[in-house]
Amino acid sequence: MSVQPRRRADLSVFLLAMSIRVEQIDLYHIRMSLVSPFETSFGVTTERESIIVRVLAEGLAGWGECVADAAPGYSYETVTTAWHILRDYLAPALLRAPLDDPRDAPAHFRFVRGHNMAKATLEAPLWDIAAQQAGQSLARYIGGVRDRVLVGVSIGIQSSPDKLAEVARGYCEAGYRRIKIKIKPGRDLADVRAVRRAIGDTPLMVDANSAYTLDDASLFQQMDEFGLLMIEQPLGYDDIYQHHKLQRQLNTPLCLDESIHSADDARFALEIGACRIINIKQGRVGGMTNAIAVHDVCRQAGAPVWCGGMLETGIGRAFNLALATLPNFTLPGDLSASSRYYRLDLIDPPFELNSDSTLSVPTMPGLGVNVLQDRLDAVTLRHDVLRP
Ligand code: OSB
Ligand code: MG
Repeated sequence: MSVQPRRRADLSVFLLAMSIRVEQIDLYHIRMSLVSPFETSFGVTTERESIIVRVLAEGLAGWGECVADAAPGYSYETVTTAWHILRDYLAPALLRAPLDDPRDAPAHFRFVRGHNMAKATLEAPLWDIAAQQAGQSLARYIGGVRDRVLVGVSIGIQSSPDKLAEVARGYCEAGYRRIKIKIKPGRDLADVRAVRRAIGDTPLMVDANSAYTLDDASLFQQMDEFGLLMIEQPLGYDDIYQHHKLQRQLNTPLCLDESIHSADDARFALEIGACRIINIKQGRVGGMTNAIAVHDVCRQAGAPVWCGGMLETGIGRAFNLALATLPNFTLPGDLSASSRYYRLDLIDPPFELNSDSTLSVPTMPGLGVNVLQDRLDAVTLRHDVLRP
């Protein structure tokens, strides 16, 4: 007789955890000043624009952040295209039909081709809510295996190699034990040489953001002598094939970023030897579900991964941190302390660097960070509220 009520209680917990009926979606177009300009081969960013999304469902709030930039330099997606796709297609689809599980989001959003960053933005709060429903941190909810994540810093192009070396040394002194520098034609070998001299044997890597062609193979061969951890995305943003031609001429591992949009891309790239490492950004691959799938493909292929960054606020950073707790994230991620990006983050407390060059993974249920609504409002340029 005592069995029945218990069973009913268990079932209700089960049902609660298995459905997300969305009541409201808030879109915030925000703009925040970076603490210092960030220059890459595709441009200079001094102010970061993005979209923060809040989803209300089942009495809970879930958050997400779009990684698209104001300009289509890294990807064809921009804040404006993502806003359009979110407001006019993805949000209405989510408000129309409840989802059983955030893992169903890619199928639910398949009617929109491409626009991975917009899709990831709206999948994120569903993960936040699902993990809260399960009473677990997002990291634990997705099967993460660590409570601290090894991190490095990504340094933009500076006015000179000497200036870059000084900045890199500063970050080493601040406790970062992996340095990544951005390169572009004309600002490559001398920059690497200067930084290598300045930071000794601290792990060092370069990111070209697709600024070179196969004709530059000899330049990358010359980089072999600096013992780089990897060379990130040297060739076309839409190329995989030619990277394999470059990889076979180098000792240094290549890592793909821009070219990988799905688990299939990752499988193909690793199978043909286009790279030995993959940078996973949940925004670029269309959300957490796909990011986990890319992780699993790489793990099976024996290729390590690391978590990329897109100058996110603490909201996007918290998602990245949770993702990077999965077992095959064995290389330091582009996940620096809040203060490396913004004077005031949107979350409290901000992320701080531990003395072992790690960030601690939030342990509270869901995303596990407190979003500061007044700070969000202060940086908001436009706010739309969407309901069924
Ligand atoms: O290529 O990894 C990249 C920032 C914006 C766009 C592309 C990239 C980056 C970074 C910064 O390297 C990483 C970070 O958020 O710290
Ligand atoms: Mg990159």
